[in-house]
Amino acid sequence: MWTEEKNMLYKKFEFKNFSEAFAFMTRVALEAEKMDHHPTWSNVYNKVEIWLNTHDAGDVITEKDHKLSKKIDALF
Ligand code: H2B
Repeated sequence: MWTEEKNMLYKKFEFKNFSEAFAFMTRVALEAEKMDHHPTWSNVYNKVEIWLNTHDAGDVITEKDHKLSKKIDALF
């Protein structure tokens, strides 16, 4: 479930191993590039944390972030 904290949408994803986590990140990266909307994220082994907001709008959550969050869920 995405949560809202400090003007960001946040969600943590967990995988079997690093390879699965990184494959997911690759899928998200390609989609983000297509949308020209990019995640702030971190990866430690099998875990990926993602924060979304819109810098161009002053670092707040916009419709673009909600749209990307849904795409990310579909790629999980
Ligand atoms: N990603 C996110 N998350 N927020 C933005 O405001 C944003 C972006 N702006 N990716 C885009 C790129 C913009 O800076 C470029 C110039 O298109």
